[in-house]
Amino acid sequence: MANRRRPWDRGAGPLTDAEVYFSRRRFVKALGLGGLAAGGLAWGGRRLVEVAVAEEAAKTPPLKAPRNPAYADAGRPLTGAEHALRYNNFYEFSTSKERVWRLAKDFCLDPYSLEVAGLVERPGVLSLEQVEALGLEERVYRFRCVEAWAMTVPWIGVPLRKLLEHVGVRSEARYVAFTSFLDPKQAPGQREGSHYPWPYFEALRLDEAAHDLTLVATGVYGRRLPPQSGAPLRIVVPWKYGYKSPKSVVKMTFTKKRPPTFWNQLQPDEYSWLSNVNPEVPHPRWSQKTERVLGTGARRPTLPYNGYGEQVARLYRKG
Ligand SMILES: Nc1nc2c(c(=O)[nH]1)N[C@H]1C(S)=C(S)[C@@H](COP(=O)(O)O)O[C@H]1N2
Ligand SMILES: [Mo]
Repeated sequence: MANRRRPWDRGAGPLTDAEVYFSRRRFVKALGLGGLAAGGLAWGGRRLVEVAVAEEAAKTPPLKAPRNPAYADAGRPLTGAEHALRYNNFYEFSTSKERVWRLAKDFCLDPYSLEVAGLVERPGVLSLEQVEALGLEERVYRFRCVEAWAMTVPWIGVPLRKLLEHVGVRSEARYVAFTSFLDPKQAPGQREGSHYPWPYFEALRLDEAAHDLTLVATGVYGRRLPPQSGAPLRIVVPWKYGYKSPKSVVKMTFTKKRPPTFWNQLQPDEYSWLSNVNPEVPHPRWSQKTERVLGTGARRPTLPYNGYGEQVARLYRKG
């Protein structure tokens, strides 16, 4: 069993073509009877879930974009889609990470538009196509949740900076606030009885928003975002804890005053407003020194700014 080859347990290696992640044949073959007999029921059960996740993910349309060579290699093996897409934080659907993908599988914001409001020259609404026309690219980023798990994911998106230029941010603007969708009919977590202040809201300083690393993602693993990843459009800020990367965003508001943010407002002593990844500052209930690598069970040291310090540390120097 220990030395049995598991084709889906990818170790380090070259980036595989995104299509491979969703190949039904690959998953079904991998789940052959021999595997089940050797591995037992629990193991087989988990593989069945991975097959179901992969089959569900294969329903999202392909989305192609040139890989930006500056972000082609995040220095870590890519997390398999069967892991990244079955373990999600998306409280609109469930607080249980393993249940989100199934509860969200029919979620769809249609028609979708992104509202742009506040201190900009050209307020209004943008379609998904208008956002993507600003220049889609593929980037492999490290991603670190505040709960000390981490993954490495190939996003497809547009640098937020390009959108800021497109709408013409006014000089008085200092912050951008993001608002996620509100639709209790589709999202069980938003229904009566939920004590969370929906819709989800997050924000960045304008210099953080304009940083080249900050991405407006509409795809992942070579396809449009599946529902559990924040379809059809989310923000990705790879040097901050995951909750600073809001999903299913429907509105951006440019402001002079610092906007409140969801987790910081709920529990300020556990979740700071800036929330840059920092192994030296423990969460009150756990250490941030190491992180669990999704899909492997291994742990590794957490890096300051999630390893992006060279690019972003200057944003936080005083004086
Ligand atoms: N709208 C919304 N966005 C959200 C969340 C959420 O619950 N709702 N969870 C955040 C947290 S805590 C994390 S770690 C990431 C998880 O993204 P993933 O499920 O794609 O890995 O999404 C973030 N964005
Ligand atoms: Mo998170």
